[in-house]
Amino acid sequence: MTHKKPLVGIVMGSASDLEVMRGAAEILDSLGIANEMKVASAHRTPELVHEYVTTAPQRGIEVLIGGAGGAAHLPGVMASLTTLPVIGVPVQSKALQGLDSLLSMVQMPSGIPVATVGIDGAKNAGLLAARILAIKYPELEKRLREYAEVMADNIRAIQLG
Ligand code: RP5
Repeated sequence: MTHKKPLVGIVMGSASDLEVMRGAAEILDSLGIANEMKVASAHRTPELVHEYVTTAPQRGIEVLIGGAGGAAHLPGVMASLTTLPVIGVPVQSKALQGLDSLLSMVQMPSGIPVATVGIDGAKNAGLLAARILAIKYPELEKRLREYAEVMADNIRAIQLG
């Protein structure tokens, strides 16, 4: 990719989400997709979420990822502020092991979509962002195909017994 400016914005509700959410940045980095990370909470700093999301298109961001745990409204609020695609990552919580995060995120009201991945599924969120971008950037389609081929080869190489 010739893009040096971030195409993907990864937002998380707390610094405590970073360990999970860096999985999205790592897979995007490995595919050569520039990305940026930001901590902004839907509940504790709603004005930061508003500012980040509404200024994202003018900064060149094309896909957004939002990760949060517990009452995980962050990606839903992000999706309410933009027409960019928003991917949600339910982060595992202490009290309910992420089931609360998943259900808060996946049951969006009709008209405001969030593409929710599995609990702690930050890597898949990054891959989904890459697939969305591959519609516009053909070189990405090639890299994603190669990625899938390596994965398949690794499965085929497994010898049991
Ligand atoms: C959510 O509450 C965050 O996304 C995080 O997953 C969870 C706990 O946050 P901290 O209390 O660790 O800041 O808003």
